[in-house]
Amino acid sequence: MATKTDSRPAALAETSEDTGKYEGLSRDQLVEAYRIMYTSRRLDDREILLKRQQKIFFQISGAGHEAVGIAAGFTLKPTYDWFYPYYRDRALCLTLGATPYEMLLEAVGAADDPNSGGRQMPSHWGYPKLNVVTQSSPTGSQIQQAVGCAEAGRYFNAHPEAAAKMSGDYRQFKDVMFHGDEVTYVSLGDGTTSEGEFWEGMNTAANRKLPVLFVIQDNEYAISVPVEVQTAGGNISRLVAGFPNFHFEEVEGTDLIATYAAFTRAVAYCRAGNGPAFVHAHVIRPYSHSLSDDERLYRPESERQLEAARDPLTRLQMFLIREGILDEAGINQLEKHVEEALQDAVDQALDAPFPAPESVTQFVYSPDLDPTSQVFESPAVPAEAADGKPPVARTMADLINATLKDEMGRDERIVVFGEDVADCSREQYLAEKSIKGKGGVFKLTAGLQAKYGSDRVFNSPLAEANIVGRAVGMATRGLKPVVEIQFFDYIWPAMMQLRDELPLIRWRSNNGFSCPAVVRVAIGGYLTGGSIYHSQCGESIFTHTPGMRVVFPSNALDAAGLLRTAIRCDDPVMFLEHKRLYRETFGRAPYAGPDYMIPFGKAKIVQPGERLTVITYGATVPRALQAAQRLERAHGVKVELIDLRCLNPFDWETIAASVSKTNRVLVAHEDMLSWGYGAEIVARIASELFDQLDAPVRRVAAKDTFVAYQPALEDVILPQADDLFRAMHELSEY
Ligand SMILES: Cc1ncc(C[n+]2csc(CCOP(=O)(O)OP(=O)(O)O)c2C)c(N)n1
Ligand SMILES: [Mg+2]
Repeated sequence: MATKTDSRPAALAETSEDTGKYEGLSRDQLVEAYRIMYTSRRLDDREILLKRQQKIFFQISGAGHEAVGIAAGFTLKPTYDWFYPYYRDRALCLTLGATPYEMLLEAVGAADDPNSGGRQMPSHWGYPKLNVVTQSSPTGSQIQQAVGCAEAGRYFNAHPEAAAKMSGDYRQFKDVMFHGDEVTYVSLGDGTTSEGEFWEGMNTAANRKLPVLFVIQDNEYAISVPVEVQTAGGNISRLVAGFPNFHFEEVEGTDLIATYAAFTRAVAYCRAGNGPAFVHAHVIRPYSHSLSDDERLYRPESERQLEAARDPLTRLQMFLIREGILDEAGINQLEKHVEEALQDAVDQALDAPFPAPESVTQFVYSPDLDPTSQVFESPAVPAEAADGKPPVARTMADLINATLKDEMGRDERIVVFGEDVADCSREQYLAEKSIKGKGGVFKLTAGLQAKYGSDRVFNSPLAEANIVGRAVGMATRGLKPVVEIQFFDYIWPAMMQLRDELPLIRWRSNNGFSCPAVVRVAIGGYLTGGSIYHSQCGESIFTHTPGMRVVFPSNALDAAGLLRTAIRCDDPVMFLEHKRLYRETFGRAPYAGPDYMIPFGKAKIVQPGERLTVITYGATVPRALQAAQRLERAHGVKVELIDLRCLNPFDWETIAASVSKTNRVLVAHEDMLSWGYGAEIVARIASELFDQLDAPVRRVAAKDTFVAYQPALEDVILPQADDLFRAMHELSEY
């Protein structure tokens, strides 16, 4: 429990600790609980007033939930345990040591707001100094991050040397803290238990016996939707009772002492390493969902009055008086002190400076390590073949696998997981050598589990949000998850994590937290029979997401060099691997050694030329090269072919230099034409290089439809070398 500095009135019987009677809480703690509870409620009231005065811009209260937060805060340890709270957890954060002033800084959107520097709404907690991890608005996205956070703690405990500070890569900027018995708290409302991510998180926590404390704050409503509509049978405890390895508590969460007792048991269970715990606390919501909601529209007065009778603040006040811990004068004195302190905090917060307008793009990416810089420029050192012959050219699949293998040897913080990525989950088969092992549906991770063990390379459940959500939590704690999404076509269950969490955590926490994980994704078509759901591209959706680096290599050497940069850098990276290129003859290369790196944002000129610039990446690179070679043979026209390799950031300098030289440009990609990645490149060329152009900027891309199964249709839908040849020829003659 955090000690507070201000306004503590003396308890009536300050020294008489009656631990047996109050489930282990002392009389002092009970007074302290009332002080925090009253502070929390009155802080909500002050914010509501400020919102009405248009001095703040949003308000969501923790009213009615306070006893849960205080009980949790009393039983857990700030700066030691980890916290993934949600917006009703004001009292928890106060108990852990956050101050009303800090909370008000978030409400006014001040530069010094420790949660987000004015970037997030009020009550979106994130206190780096307390291990309260930056929270967001999507209901439920915190759950699997908490699971990943707990996994990271366990991992570091088993691999303490992995936590060592290292220089030369992201580890220089990612300090690790672990104790071995820390607990990860995660809370959510009753409505949020309807999210799939809740069930995915419960499943993994149970299966891996992780020290995660799930706290359901059940106020019976999700905005206006009552619990019986959300939850089959109306009670979440009944539904989850079958999860193994859990300790379960269901408690009246407006009763501080009962709730404290429930948390004491639950935390002890988690801390002892027995597995996760589940505290289902029944609470009330006296202030509507938020200030934008009026619950009288859907709750009659009778129901609201029944609820009011359970108000935790009144309950605790009555209790203190009844037990002779504080009398009315003591209560009044305490409340007066709280009010005075709050007034000071409000006055100060209203005077706090706003963030500077020019700071808006700060912390989209790591301020410490720039992946486009020289640090990531490291030359190829191909190994000599043993017999003196030139080293063997290997496929992109081989070199990705070799890079992963070497990087895992170099950096013990790397963990690899995803669907089917392990060699064999039933380890005994590996041990007895009765099987060869799988290592990914495309075999990109083959042999990694056998070499590095099952706690570093393992299969996930078939749940993409589970993969990315856990990776976010692990990376926040300092691990380097390199996870795999089996097919780009199935990335969408992870979309909340990929859009609203992974790339956003650094920016929204004003650099308080970061999670530089790598997400490897098998992408693309030209598969002959791949059909709709094994052929999609869609990279522009992710290049349109600030905070996400997006890489798309076309050949083995680039894949190795860029994957190493992805792993060692300090930003989240989506690493797109074209399935058709995995084993292509085009672009094979010898392994370039354990330190070969290519900085992000540097294109490759595949062939120089004068007449026309062709800008592309991925599987259209070999097709464009084929077309360019034919154009030269047939018409003597030399095309400058640029492989972007990295889509965010991309190499504008190389594009601009080339277009200024050739004055003609074609942008080509495998993904659909409309709103595709090429549109941005073309728009920028039109805007900045207009004077250089002798011909309209053209694009070649897929038809605006999905890829069909019948190969004759696939051929028409995806851009082919013939299409590229025609466009190049036309443009060169323009
Ligand atoms: C994924 C997502 N969908 C919808 C919303 C809008 N929304 C915000 S809070 C909320 C209700 C949450 O209810 P519950 O989980 O019971 O928590 P409570 O607010 O009652 O404490 C909704 C629908 C959201 N923030 N995120
Ligand atoms: Mg609710």
